[in-house]
Formats: sequence, C-alpha cells, structure tokens
Amino acid sequence: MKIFRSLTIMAFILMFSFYAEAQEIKFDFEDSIEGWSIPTWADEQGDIVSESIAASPEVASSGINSLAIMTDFPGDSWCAAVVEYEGEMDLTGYKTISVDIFLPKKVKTNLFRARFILTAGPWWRIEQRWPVELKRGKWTTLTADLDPEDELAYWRSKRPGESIKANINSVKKILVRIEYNASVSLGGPKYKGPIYIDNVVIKK
Ligand SMILES: [Ca+2]
Repeated sequence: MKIFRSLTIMAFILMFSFYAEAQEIKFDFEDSIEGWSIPTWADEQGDIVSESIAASPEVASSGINSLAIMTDFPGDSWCAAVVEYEGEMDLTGYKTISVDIFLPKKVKTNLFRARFILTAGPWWRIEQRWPVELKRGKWTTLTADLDPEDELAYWRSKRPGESIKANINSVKKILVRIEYNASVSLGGPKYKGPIYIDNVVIKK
C-alpha cells in the first residue's frame, strides 16, 4: 500500500511538472492565496493602500474564487494597491503574463490603472511602461509581453541587460500594481473596499 501511495504521489508530481513545463503557469486562488502577499515595504510607503488579501468567492473570472485585495484609497492623491508573488522563477520560453482584475462598480471614477512590475536578475525592478485602464463593474485583463520587439519601449529599464530578456531565467517577483491616478488638481471620490484579481497566467 505504501509503495502504491508513493507511486501515486510521484505520478502527480510528474504530471504537474509536465503540465507546468508544457503549458502554462497559473494562479487561480481557488483554495488559498497561493503564495501571494502584500510586500512588507508597502507598510512604510504612504501612497500604498493595500491592507490585506484573502481568497474570495465574491467574484471570479476563472473557477469560483479570486484574490480579494482590501484597499483604502483617499482619492485626492496618487495611491496604489500592490500584491506580489515572490519566488525564483526561470521563465525562459514564456511569452506573456496576464491577470484579470475586477474593479467593483461602486468605484466612482475612471482614474484606475494597473500594470505589472517584475523583479529579475540581480535585483532589477522592471516596470511595464503603459498601464491598462480598469473598467468599473467588470473584469479587465492586463497582459504584459515578456518578449517584446523593443523591450526598452515596453518596459521601463535603462538598458537591455537590466530588462526582461537578459534576466528571464531569474525572475524573482511578479507584482501587480493597481493605481488610482488622482492628484490634487485631478481628484476623485474616496474608495475603501476590495479589488479582485484572478487567473494569473504565464504562457509560452
Ligand atoms: Ca479563480
């Protein structure tokens, strides 16, 4: 029986590795937060307003659960909610990363944007240059190209050696930043409540 159990476990591990290698890496938040967190440095930054995260059945773009990020946006200055996955990842051969983001309808502004920020190589912080606008009351898919033709036009890096392509075999963090692009002159209503992400997919 013991041998049978070990063989079954080994078969599952092999199937999982094969699947991950052949298809895609996916975070679906069905049973847990799957290793995602609010980075510890967020506590020290006044403009970061993500407070906690939890798997949630309220909405889902894949399966029946998503990841709820509890936020508290003042509306009179630029602030962001951040959530990240940390872990050494070799993403060689992967072409895109995407995430579905749900902005509740009671967010009464169209100033919300989102972008990916990756940490790779020795510790390069690489921001996606152009964010996507989040629609209220529906899912918006944010996609980032891991293999763009002109990577310095696509990712905010000083030189190619500090951007994605040269460091794709050593990605250390995947961060999703949800921004309320308000300022003193261009403000909006406060928003205190959840924003959801689901279906993070890294594809070949
Ligand atoms: Ca899900």
